[in-house]
Amino acid sequence: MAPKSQGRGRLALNVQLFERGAPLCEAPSGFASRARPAELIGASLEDVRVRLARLAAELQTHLDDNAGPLLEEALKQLQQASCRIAVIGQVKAGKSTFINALMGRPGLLPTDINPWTAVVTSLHFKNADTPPEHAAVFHLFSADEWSNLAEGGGNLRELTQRLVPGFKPELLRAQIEFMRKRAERRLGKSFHKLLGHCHRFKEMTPELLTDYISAGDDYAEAGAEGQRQRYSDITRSAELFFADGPFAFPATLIDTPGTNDPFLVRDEITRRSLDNPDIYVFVLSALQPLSASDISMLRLLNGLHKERIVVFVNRTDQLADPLADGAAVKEAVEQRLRLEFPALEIPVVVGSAWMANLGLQAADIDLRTHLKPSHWPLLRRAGVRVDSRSDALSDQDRLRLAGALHAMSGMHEVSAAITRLMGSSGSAVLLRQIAACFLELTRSAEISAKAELGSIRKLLETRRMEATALGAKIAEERQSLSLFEERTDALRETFKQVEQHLAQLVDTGTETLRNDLYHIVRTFADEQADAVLRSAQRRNSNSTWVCNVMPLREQLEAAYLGSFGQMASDIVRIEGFLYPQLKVIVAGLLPDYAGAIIEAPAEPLRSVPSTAALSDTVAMDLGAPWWKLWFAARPSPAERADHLANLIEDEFAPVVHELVQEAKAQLARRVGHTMQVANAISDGMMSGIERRGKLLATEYAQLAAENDEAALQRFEEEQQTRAAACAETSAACAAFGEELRRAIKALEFDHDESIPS
Ligand SMILES: Nc1nc2c(ncn2[C@@H]2O[C@H](COP(=O)(O)OP(=O)(O)OP(=O)(O)O)[C@@H](O)[C@H]2O)c(=O)[nH]1
Ligand SMILES: [Mg+2]
Repeated sequence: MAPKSQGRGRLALNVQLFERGAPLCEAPSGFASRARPAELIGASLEDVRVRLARLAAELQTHLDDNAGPLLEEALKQLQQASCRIAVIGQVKAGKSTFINALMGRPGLLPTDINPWTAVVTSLHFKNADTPPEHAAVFHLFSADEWSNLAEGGGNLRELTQRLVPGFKPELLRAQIEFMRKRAERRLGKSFHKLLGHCHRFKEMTPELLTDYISAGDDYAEAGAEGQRQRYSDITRSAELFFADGPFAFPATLIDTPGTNDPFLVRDEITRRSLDNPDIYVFVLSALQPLSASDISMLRLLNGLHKERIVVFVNRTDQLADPLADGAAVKEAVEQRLRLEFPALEIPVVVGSAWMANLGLQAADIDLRTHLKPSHWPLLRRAGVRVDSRSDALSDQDRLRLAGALHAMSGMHEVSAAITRLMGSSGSAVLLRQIAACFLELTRSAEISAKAELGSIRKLLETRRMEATALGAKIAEERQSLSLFEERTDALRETFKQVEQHLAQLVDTGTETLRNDLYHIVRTFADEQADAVLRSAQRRNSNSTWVCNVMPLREQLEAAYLGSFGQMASDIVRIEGFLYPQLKVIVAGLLPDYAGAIIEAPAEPLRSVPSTAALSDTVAMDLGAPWWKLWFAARPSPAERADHLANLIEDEFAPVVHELVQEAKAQLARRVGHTMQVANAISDGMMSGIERRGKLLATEYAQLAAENDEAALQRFEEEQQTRAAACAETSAACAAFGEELRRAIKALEFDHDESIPS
């Protein structure tokens, strides 16, 4: 709500303004003048509206697509935002004159003792981006609207009947019927055709406006020569469009027919226009301030919960002492309003729309001829040093006089009061809602931009750590592969040594076996030689002596099997130690190696080698006749002993050789089997190494690709670009948030909602 009236002497304030020189945009020049106070009405609200519209466009670039429809809707609402200001008051209070003064167009709306305003006239300012095609549009009553006007109904009619003394629905109905008949008579045949129509004009002239919105006594009856046709009886509403005006914020000024008219229809039409507006300028005449009908009108507004009201006490120029009497009237009006409407704070401005209009015409007329003697003391007090009798005024004096008149007119104060009331109007609430909605959008956009920024940073950090880890892994793999190769070489060397060891074991074993067996043969041969000598001494030379080699065979067999068993158990012992070792080594090197072949041979090395050689027939096995012949051939015992020993050795040499070969072959088979296992392991190891090597090579290539510096650089750059966009959005949203908070602060008015922090 507007603050309670500050200062009791509004007129005194006007004088003060005058002393500073009221600012005017340009010199006024008659009807077409665009002159008006430099401070446009609703400038602060318009500033916010423009800022919000600009923000909506800027926000669109920072928010995701989901916010698009919301922003578009907000933009549409911002474009459509408009404030409706109704000018109401008793007949002849000076409403139309006030509007002309406010617009800086004296003489546009018809104002006179006669005619008077009969039609609700809406004057639109800045309500569209492009100027409308038509300057003036007049809606004529339809038959239904006529009867609807008479019947009324609803809250308004109920309030009217309760609050407006002298309101009689029957009388209203009769007057409407009278009006309809009068219009029929005046318009003749065209009357019925006109009903429900709309008349549009590209140009607006005072005459045209008079034809459609003024009622008066100078009506022409149908067909009267040289007279213009009047439509005001059947005009329901008038819409006038202006490219510019006194408003910064889009607004509609509504001129209404005066109330307390003996003709009830005008009152009713005005009352019907009360529901829509945001602000009411209640124009009173200083000569008759706050009459009973004014109070009932204000009660009606109060009943309709219309609280944004500014009272303009007009016509103070007609008071005997405009300054003192004006102040007294103002005080009286304020007091009465406080009494009647203690809950409302209604600003009261005193002034003169006439003076404002006069000042606007300074360029065309000599203002002095229109001023009364009572005005001069006031003007002089305001610092105007103009001779009221001199022939011509200088341009500067004309301007100073015009400025003083404007300052005294109270128009500046009314404009300021309207601006203040606009600050709590529906438009301001709408702007505040839009600003709060934008603030919410910017907040969530800022939060999500920050979150994204955080995740980008984390991603980059992880990527960098991964790169470092990859590098370490590659180095580790390389080391592990070389270690592996090293160990495999060592293993192969071990295998070779084992093989040599086993071969040596067989070689030396069989060599020993051979010597042992020869030794047995030689010993046996020597013994037999001794036996031959001894028998020669004991018997006669003719007795038959036979050399039995069976004991030799038995000795050889026993020695042979014993030695073989010893060698076999040596080999088994080595195997028993070797296989588990192999297993451990292979498992350590190749965890995935199927170790089935690294098992000790299932069959123990205990199969006895063949002793078939011992069964070979030797010379000694021949019968007694052979021995007889042999003895006969060697008469000397020494010769016999010597030859026998040689014979035995010769005959058993191949046997020994065969036995040794047999043992050697068998041992070699076993060692061969073990070495086969070792070779299989070695081969397995080699293919394992190859496999692992290949695997490592691919892994390495992969890691190297992943660890590609250029790719990492590209990734970093992409993420940095993303991060920069997020940071920009976040900063922009923070700045938008600040701006929106300022905008919301600029919309400060008595509103329960607190400004979002
Ligand atoms: N001296 C003086 N005359 C004024 C002032 N304001 C209006 N008038 C005159 O009063 C008469 C009626 O003015 P309007 O502006 O038509 O009054 P209104 O309130 O629109 O009248 P209706 O439309 O009939 O209700 C005109 O002759 C105006 O020139 C004022 O401040 N001082
Ligand atoms: Mg009027």
